[in-house]
Parts: sequence; C-alpha cells; structure tokens
Amino acid sequence: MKLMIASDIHGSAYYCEKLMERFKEEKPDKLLLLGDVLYHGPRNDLPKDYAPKKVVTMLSEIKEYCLGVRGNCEAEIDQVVLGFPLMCDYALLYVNDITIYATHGHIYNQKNPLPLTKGVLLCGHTHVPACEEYEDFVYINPGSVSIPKENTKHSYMILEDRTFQWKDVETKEKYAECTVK
Ligand SMILES: [Mn+2]
Repeated sequence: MKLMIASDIHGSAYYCEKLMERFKEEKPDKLLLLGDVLYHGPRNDLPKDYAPKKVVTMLSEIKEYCLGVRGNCEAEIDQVVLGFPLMCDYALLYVNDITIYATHGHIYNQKNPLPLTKGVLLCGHTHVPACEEYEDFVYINPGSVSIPKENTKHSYMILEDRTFQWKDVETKEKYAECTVK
C-alpha cells in the first residue's frame, strides 16, 4: 500500500491546501497525521494563513483516508470537529511488512522509545526530518508541513514498498529517501 505521512500542520490553511493538492496527485491509500494539526502552539510563530477552521474543512473532506495520533497541541474539541480518531498517544500499524510505531514524539521518541522490536518509530514534533538507525528500530521523522525548523523544507513523506521518501509539499520534489530492511 501507499501511505502518505504528514505532521505538524499547526493550523496553516496555506500549507494544508498544498498538502491536499499533493494528496490528490499522490493518491495514497491512507494519510497518517502525526499530530499538532490545528493550533500553532505557544512556542511557534503563526504559520502562513493560520486558519484552523479551514484546516478542519479540508481534512474533513478526506476524513475516511485519515489516521492520526495526538500531538502536544491538540485539544479535546478537535476530536469533535475532525471526525477521525486523533486522541491516542500512539498507533501501531503494519504496512508493507513494516511494523510502524506512530507517535507525535513529545512523550515517546528515540530517547524514550516504546518497547520496540524491529520496526520504525515514526515521530513528528521536532519539525526536523530524520532517519536514524538504532539497535532495535529506525527513527523516522517527516519534518513539518507548515513550520519547518533548522533550515529544513516544508515536508511530507510517502511510504511505498519499504522506502520512505521525503518531499517538498509545495513542489512535490523528492529530496531524500530511506529504505528500511
Ligand atoms: Mn509541532
């Protein structure tokens, strides 16, 4: 299956719209959102075209495709307006023979992993793309759709077969990839 992965939209209607354009082109089987969907959070500047209600409208249109985990900026009311499950701290997925431990990253991360055996620990939260091998897992981060940090790109990821690709959400250009064993 083809999985699209995105994190840390933080209420940016501009970048969410770009993500929706890429979603229509990529035609993934599912879109996995790693949290921090609607609000900017007190440590971030407002992202471009900050409009959480517009983000709700866009994601609601494709809610049957959406899988989610809770970020540290999510509020309880988000579950009511978004219409797909988003309030758990982590989700386990088994995709293309890969066990994926999906979590936002503020609780469980590469320094505080879940009890993992041979899989991918997929986190957002840092807003910095990453692919790092550890003894029991590979830590992978798509970076942020709207507020990238450390001079990284406005990103999303595509998983096909066993290869994760990092792409620029505005240009669709692939700028990195990682194949897991
Ligand atoms: Mn965030």
